[in-house]
Amino acid sequence: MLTFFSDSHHAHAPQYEFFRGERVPCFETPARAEFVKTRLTERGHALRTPHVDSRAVLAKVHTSRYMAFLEHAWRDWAALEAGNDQRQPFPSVWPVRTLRSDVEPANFTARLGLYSMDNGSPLSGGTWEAAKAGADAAASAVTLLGAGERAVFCCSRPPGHHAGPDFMGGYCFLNNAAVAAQALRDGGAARVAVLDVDYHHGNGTQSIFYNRADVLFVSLHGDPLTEYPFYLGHADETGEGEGAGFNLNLPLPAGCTVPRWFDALEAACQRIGSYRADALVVSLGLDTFAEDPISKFALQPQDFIRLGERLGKLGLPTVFVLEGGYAAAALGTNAVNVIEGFEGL
Ligand code: Q9C
Ligand code: ZN
Repeated sequence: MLTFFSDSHHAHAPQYEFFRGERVPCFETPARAEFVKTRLTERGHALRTPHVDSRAVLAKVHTSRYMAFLEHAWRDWAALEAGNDQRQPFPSVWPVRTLRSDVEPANFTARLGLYSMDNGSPLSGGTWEAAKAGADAAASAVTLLGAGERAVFCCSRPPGHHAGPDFMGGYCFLNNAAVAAQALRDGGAARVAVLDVDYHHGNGTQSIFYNRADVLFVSLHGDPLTEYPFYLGHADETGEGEGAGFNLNLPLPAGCTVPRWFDALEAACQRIGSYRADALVVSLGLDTFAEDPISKFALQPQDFIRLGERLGKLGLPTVFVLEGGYAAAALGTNAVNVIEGFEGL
């Protein structure tokens, strides 16, 4: 399968995050993409560098004020005080209910809170460059499908599916899956399905397409009653307005069995079939792996082959974008297993 990788992904390298109230090394590291890249190369999958500028598509899935903030956030932070280029900014205040999010404060930390859903998405000097390369990969993959490729895999980081129209969150900054889906629509696909198999609900992608019928969003994930992102991903979220009936959430209990996970996958695939999608975007989170350090499903490496096989049976032009997955050394094998299951190798 043709794949995209950019050296810019290394430029996003925050040092720490908060976990159980303590500072810990980041789970979402440059090594993740490196492990996947290595395994892709070993297995003979061609690596390309993103060649399409996604800026026009990004403007359709994110607000211009969020993108302006994100593009210049590190420069603004570094300009505030000497030494800030060696410090990570974190939000500490958010415009929750009754507070205003229409007026952008001048204060940097207040703006960071306005554009963040959590304090779990640390920025670094190269965050914009790395995230933009991922969005460019998604747009590039769609161009290749237009030229006749059956499927393309984007080995990108940081991930994207928690990033909403105007916020970052859950290690995500730009929503690569949404960029792929919107680019497919712009390229003439009448109906696009996004299937999100990351352990965590893809709240950003759901929100971007929630009132649209031309993009179906389907997600299987840990039940948000107990799992991140907590405030979205319930079964009763089915879409709104023109999008009513075009959002399907299949929450599963943390710790559920592999057969139960595959039953949900089957329901997801049936819905994509009945929608008569013209193209598919897969938000490929690999944090459903049994050994993932922050997630509670139980998939084994061979289960990722079975996942790929089922997706291949949908018979659709497909863009895969890498999302989560934090058992870094196993990511390469698990990603390649999906790809090769899909291809029937
Ligand atoms: N701060 C994805 O898999 N928090 N994001 C974990 C440590 C959020 C995961 C706790 C997990 C987000 C793309
Ligand atoms: Zn995840």
